Amino acid sequence: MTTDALRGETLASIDAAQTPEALEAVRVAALGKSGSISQLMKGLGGLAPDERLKVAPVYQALREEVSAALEAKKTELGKAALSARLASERQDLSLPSSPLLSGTVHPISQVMDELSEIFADLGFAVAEGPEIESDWHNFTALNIPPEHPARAMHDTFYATPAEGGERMVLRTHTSPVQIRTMMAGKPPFRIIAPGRVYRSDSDATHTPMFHQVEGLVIDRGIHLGHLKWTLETFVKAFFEVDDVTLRLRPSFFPFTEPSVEVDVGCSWEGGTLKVGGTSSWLEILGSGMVHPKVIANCGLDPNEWQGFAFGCGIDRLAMLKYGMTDLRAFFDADLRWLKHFGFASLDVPTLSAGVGA
Ligand code: 2U9
Repeated sequence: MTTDALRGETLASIDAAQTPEALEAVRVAALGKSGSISQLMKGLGGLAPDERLKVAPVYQALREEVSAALEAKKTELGKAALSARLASERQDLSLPSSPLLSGTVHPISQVMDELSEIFADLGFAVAEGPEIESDWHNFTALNIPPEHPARAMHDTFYATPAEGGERMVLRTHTSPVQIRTMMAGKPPFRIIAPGRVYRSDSDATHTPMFHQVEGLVIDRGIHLGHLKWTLETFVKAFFEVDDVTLRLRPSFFPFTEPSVEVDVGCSWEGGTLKVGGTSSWLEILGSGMVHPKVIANCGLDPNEWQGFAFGCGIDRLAMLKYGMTDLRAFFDADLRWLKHFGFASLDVPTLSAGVGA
């Protein structure tokens, strides 16, 4: 067969191939070990030098043209296969789901939505950041000294560093989100940072991963009065009670000065918790005025900018509000528990309907 005829026949076979398998058969027949074009190339060795010089470029060009045509056809068949698969696996998401399979919104997600709704109404934006953090963002920027117990291996999950690389940590609080926000933008700031945090701790009241929300306000002339009003307004909206008394107790955190732990007045009638009154007290969060060193670490002048911050456990908030007693049940994925404590997916919390509606 002439080179031209072989070329025409091979290109026609490539064109006619309808499946990747058929195309592979054409490739083997042309370019495989004993394929027609491979045989031509092998025959070059037995030709006279003049003849070889004449035909070698022709065979070479033929091989390249056939290879390119095979590649193009492979791409075309791949695209067609993907389109066919996408068409056959199409799902109509507007169809109603079976009532038997309907899921519920996890109480933690529900409380996160409630928090966002309450703080959005107070002018706070929701900020997010990475869960694997640098030591600087998680500790140093927050004025947590190298010898602080929180940095110990038995409290913090450290990642094994790449050779010559930095040792990263699973964030132990959402505070690095506020650090990143302050470094990336210009004050004033009013943000909450809800999300997953990790500590090497596991018993009936602690899980190695839990959820926190922290809040941060940075502006001129901010003082403890702003902090107390904000927390009172939040607690009233969250627990849906007007009669709320907060008790601020002096405390210590490296990132706030002064620091306060906050208790809410409550009662335990009939063994169930009721927020309101002052017959009993329940610690619900920690807070304080942002330490001037932390403000300076983020490149701001602490003489011009002040602020307050607070932090609390979302899982604990959910337990207090919705009456769950065992923290571990949150992460068991038990469908009966989720059916009982979960929320309907359209139960989006709004202030007008009551955030716990
Ligand atoms: C920046 C500056 C200050 C966040 C704060 C607390 C106090 C606090 C705990 C409550 C229960 C964590 O989940 S918990 O164990 N948190 O008591 N958190 S002040 O302070 C910040 C954060 C970021 C830049």
